[in-house]
Amino acid sequence: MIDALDPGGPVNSVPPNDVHAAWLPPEAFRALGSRRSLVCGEGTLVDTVRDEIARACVRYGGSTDRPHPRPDRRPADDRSAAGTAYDLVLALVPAGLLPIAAAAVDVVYRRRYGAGTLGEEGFLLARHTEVTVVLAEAPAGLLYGLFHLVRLGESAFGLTRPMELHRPAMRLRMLNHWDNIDVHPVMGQVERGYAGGSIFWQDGARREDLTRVGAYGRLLAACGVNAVSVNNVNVHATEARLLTDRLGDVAAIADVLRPYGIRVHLSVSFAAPVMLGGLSSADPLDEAVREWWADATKRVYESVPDFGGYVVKADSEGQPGPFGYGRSHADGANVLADALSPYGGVVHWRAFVYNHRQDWRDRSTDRARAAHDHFVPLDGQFRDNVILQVKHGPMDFQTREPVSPVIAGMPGTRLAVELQVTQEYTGQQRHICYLAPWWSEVLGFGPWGDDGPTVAAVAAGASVGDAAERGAAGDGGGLVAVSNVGDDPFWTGHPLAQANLYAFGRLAWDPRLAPTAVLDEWIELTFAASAPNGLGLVRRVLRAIMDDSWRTYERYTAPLGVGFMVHPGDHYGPDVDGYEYSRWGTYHFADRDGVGVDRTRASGTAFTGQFPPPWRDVYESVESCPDELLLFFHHVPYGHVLHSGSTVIQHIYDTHFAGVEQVVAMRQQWERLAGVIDPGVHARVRERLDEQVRCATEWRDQINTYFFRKSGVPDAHGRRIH
Ligand code: GCV
Repeated sequence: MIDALDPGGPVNSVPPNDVHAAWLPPEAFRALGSRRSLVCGEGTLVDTVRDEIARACVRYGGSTDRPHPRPDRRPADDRSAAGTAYDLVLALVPAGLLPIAAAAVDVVYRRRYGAGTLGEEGFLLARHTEVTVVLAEAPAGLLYGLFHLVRLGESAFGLTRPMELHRPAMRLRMLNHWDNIDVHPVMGQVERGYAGGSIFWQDGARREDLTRVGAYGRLLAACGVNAVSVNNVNVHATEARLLTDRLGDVAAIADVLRPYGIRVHLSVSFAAPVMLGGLSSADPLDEAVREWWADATKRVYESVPDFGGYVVKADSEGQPGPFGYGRSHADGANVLADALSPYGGVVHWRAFVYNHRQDWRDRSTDRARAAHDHFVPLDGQFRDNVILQVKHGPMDFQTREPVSPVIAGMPGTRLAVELQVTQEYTGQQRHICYLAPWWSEVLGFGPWGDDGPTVAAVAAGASVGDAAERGAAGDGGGLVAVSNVGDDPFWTGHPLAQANLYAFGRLAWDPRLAPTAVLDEWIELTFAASAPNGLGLVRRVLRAIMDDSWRTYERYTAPLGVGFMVHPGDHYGPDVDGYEYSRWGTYHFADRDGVGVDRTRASGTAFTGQFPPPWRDVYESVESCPDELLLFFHHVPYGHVLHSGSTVIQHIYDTHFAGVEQVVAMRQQWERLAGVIDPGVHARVRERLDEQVRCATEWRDQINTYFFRKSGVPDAHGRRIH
C-alpha cells in the first residue's frame, strides 16, 4: 500500500491510500524528485508533467521551475532563478527561448531528424553538459518522456547518454473494458472480470468518486496506453443509454482521464436507433437511421469534444447487427463511421462474428473459419475511419491458437489486433500467467513468412522497423486489449497480473521489446521500495516464477493447441468434454483412437486454405505443422510421433506432470520473498498460488485420466493416473 503525498494542484490522481500503487509507487520518482528541473510549455498535459514532478520534489527535496514569464529576464545559462544549475529540462519545442542545454539538443534534433519527426506523441532524450533534456513537439510527447525518465531512474542522470528518439509504433493503444453499469445476472458487474467490481460503475450508476479512474489513467499513461472504452461490448439496456441521456457519465470519466492523454470510447448497440431513438428499424441504409446516428454523435461531441469513437460487437453472440436487415458489415460500420467522421472519431468494428448456435453434429461448420469468411470479401469497402478489430487467434483467446488469417487477408482495411489481458482462459488472475511472451510471439509472427511484414506491422500500418528509424507510426488500427482491472485493492486481483497490463501498454508502444526486459522494468518500478539488496532477490524470484509461466500454464491445461477443455460458462478449471456436445463450435473430437480437429483442405474444414503461403502448406501437412498447434489443425492417433520425438499421448502425460511440478516450484520460490516485500502483496500471491497448485493438479489428473481411459495407453514412466 502506498503512503501518498499530495501537494494539491489540478491533478489528483494518486490512488487512495488503501489501493496498491502498482508501477508508480512514490519511490519510483526518487531520481526525478531529488533534482532541479525546469518544465517549458503550456497545456493540460504539460501541467500534468509539472504536477508529477512537483509532487515528487515535495517528497524528495528537489525543485521545479517554470520559464521566467519575461523571456528577456531569463538567466543566460541553465540556471534556476535561485542561481543553481538545472539537472533536468523538459521542453515543448518550439517554445520560445530554451535554456542553453535544451536549445543545443534542439539544434541537433532538427539537423539530425528534421522538425516534425517527433509528431504527436514522440519525445527525444539527451544528456548535454550534465543536463538531462527531454524535448517534445506536442504535450503528449512530454508526458511520455516524463514516464520514460521514471523508468530510467538514476540512469537518466548518468554521465553520458546517447541521444534517443522514441515514438510509438501504434497510434492507437487501447483498452476495452467489459464493464456493465447494472450488475448482470450471469456476468456480474464486469464480464470476465477477475478483480472485483468496476472502477467506473457500481450497482446501476456511475461512481461518484472517480479518483480511482484518475489514478488508473496515470498508470496507463505511464505504460503508453492512450484510449479506453468504458463499457462492455455486450451492450445491455442501461449501458446503451450512455450514448444519449447518460452521456454526462461519459463526459465525467473523460474529464478525469484527459490530463493523462487518454481518450474515451464507448461501446454502442447497433440497435440504438430502435432502443433509444424509437425508430422502427436500425437498417444502416435507411436515411432516418443515418440521421439518427449523425444527431446522436453530434451531441456526444458537444459533451466530449475529444471523444475517441465507438466500439461495436454486431451479429455476435446475440448482439444485433446489419445481418438483421440483410446488410453487410461494411454497410453497418460505415453508417457509424460517417457520423463520426466530421469530428475525427473512429469505429472499432469487431470481427468476432460466428454461429454460436451450431449443431455439434454438423461437421461442415468450423468456427475458426468464421471471421475470414465474413470479413475478407468486404476488404476495401470500409470507410477510412473504420478499424476492424480482429482477435489475434481465430477462436477465442485460448492458451494457444494460430494467428488469425484475417490479419493477412485485408490489405485494404485498417486492422486492429485484439488481445485479452483479462485472463478469461489463462487462469482468471488466480494463476500466474505472464502473457507478454505469447503476445510478443503473435506480434512478431510473419503471416506471409519470415520475409514479410509482421502482425505488429499490419496493426501499425507501417513497418515497425521503419517506425523506429523514422519515428513514424502508420495509420493502422493499432493494438486493443480487454482490460484486467477492477476495484480490487491490487487493481488486478492477482498482484502479479499487473505485469500483464503494464506489458500490454509497453508492447503497444514498441512491439519489439523483449518480454523479459518489460518484466524487469515492471519489477524495478513496482518493487522500487524494496531494500537495494532485496530488489535483486525480487528480480530473481519473479523472473524464475513469471518468465515461463504462460508455457507452464499451457503444459497443465488443454494440450497441443486443442483448446476449450474448460468448465462451460465460467471457463475456469478443467472439464474435458464440457464443450464437446454444445452449440458453441468448440470441439476436440477425442475418441479411442485419437484427438484433434481436422482443418485441412485435404480432408477437413479447409481452414488451412485461409492462410497465405507458406502457412497454408505448413499447417496443412501433419509433418510440418508445429507441435504446439498440431491438434488445432489435425486429428491424429495417440501414437503419432511429434517433432519432439515423443508420442502425442506421452507428450500429454509428460507436460501435465511437468506443469504441476513447475507450479509447486513457483510456490516454493515465492516463499523466498516473505519479509522482503510488502506483506499484503506477499499474502495475496501466496493464497493465489495455493489455488494454482490445487487447480493445476486437478487439470493434470483430469486430462491424464481422460486420455488414459480413452486411449488405454499407459504412461511410459508408470506415474499415477487415476
Ligand atoms: C464480451 C468470449 C467471452 C465473452 C465475450 C466474448 C467477446 O466469448 O466468453 O464473455 O463477450 O468473448 O469477445 O465478445
